[in-house]
Amino acid sequence: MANAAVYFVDRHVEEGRGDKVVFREYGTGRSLTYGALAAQSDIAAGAFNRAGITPEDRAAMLVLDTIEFPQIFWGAIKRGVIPVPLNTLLTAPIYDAILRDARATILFVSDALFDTVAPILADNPYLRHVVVIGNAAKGNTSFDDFMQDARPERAFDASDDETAFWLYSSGSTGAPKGVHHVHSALKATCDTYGAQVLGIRETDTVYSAAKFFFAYGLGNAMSFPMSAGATTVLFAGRPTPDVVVDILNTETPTIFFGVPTLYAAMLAYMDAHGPVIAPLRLCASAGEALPADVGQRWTAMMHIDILDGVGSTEMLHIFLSNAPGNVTYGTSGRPVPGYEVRLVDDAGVDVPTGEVGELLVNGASSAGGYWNQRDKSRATFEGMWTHTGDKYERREDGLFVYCGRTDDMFKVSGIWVSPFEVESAIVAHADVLEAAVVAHKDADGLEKPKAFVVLNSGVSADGIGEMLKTHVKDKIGKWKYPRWVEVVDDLPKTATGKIQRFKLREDTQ
Ligand code: 3SK
Repeated sequence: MANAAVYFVDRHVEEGRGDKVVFREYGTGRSLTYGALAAQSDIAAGAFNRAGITPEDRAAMLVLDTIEFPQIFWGAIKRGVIPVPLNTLLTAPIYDAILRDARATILFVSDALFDTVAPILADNPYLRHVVVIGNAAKGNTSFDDFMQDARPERAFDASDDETAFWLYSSGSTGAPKGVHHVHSALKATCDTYGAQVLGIRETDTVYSAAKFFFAYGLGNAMSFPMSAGATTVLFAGRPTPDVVVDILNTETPTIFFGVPTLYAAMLAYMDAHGPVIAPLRLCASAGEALPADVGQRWTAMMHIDILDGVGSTEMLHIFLSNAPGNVTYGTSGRPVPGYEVRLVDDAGVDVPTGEVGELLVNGASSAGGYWNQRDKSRATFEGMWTHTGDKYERREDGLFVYCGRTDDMFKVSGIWVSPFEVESAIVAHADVLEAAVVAHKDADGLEKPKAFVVLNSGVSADGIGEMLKTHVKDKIGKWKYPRWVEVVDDLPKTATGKIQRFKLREDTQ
């Protein structure tokens, strides 16, 4: 396949799609055709060269979802420079740690984010250029100046196996780790989940509420549509339910990618304001497991299923998923064609059907490892098998049921409790928007479930604790009900929507 940019960008011009819009921005009127992206990414490759940024240098990208993102990303890949998209919601000390860890020599930053990183730039020993997208602040180079008059350069002849880009995994705990992916990895996810689950095609228009910096968003909004010559709608702002409903109604994408929290919030919004009227061909969810009740309510309101799946930054995209026309809510479906999975116990021995084990996955999109983290790499990437840190049970019918993160599960009276199962039961209650469950010790020092709940707007907290205890006992069994229920305004989450239960555990010890 050689350089990934040839397949995803330049090929479309050769195949006659040069005038087709590949990206259009919601709310600004700006767009980019496949032809313009091919030309602009050649110019970006030349601009890197002119700036003295050499192959294997890391180019950090603190860039919102605008049409500059693909120009920088593919321009870097054409030149052999490693683009490193960064989560746009972090804080200065974390950016400082990441920029130093990656030893990035150039940083691209959207003007709206510049003030966040400004305090850490002067002391960084590796950065040679800061390029601001939009209004260049305080003497920095603007993106337009960076590109101005640069001599276009074609994609270099990469090997399939060399590193093309990194993503920093936010994980549900710990400091972000740099995950390095090879040139062939993006196409591997397109040939598997993109083609065989989504069946993505040239006539599709996609909108992903998950942003480019998140592996889920990078596949949804960049590689899948670009593998098929399709179009992506971009929105740089926060995907709140009202805006997302407007994007779906006005931009009429055929495929929508969300996360469970957003689907739940959209349902609450649409209950009050009416449903999306535009026709969607597919809806997908990942980031964390979708509670069955949210999926069922979505299908009832929208007359279309949500394909719930699970992926990881380490595997680049989804490897276990429900399929169109074959959705079982409350499960993550079956392995995506092209991936193998196993469930193992703590000793690494495969567990039988019906028992809970850690999910391992094998597929062509797996990362090369974590940058600068040898022990963690050795523990996660074991030969062909990648550890996911997720606990699953395989049912008799071959469907996989999510039970929680390896470190989130706990036992009550000797029986495993999956926080996710209790949370799903709680959110099935009409008064609840979101819930998180952790282990908490009772007066005897024994662990029992404790729930943190966010109520729907306008719902009173009076008596809610007792109501939810009875509700959970009736739904999933007596020992699993939360002995304590705390009403909170929101839940701690990673930027990609995963609940950080470890923070709630710390607060509750
Ligand atoms: O968390 C997930 O399910 C996921 C899916 C696709 C790509 C990346 C991630 C983390």
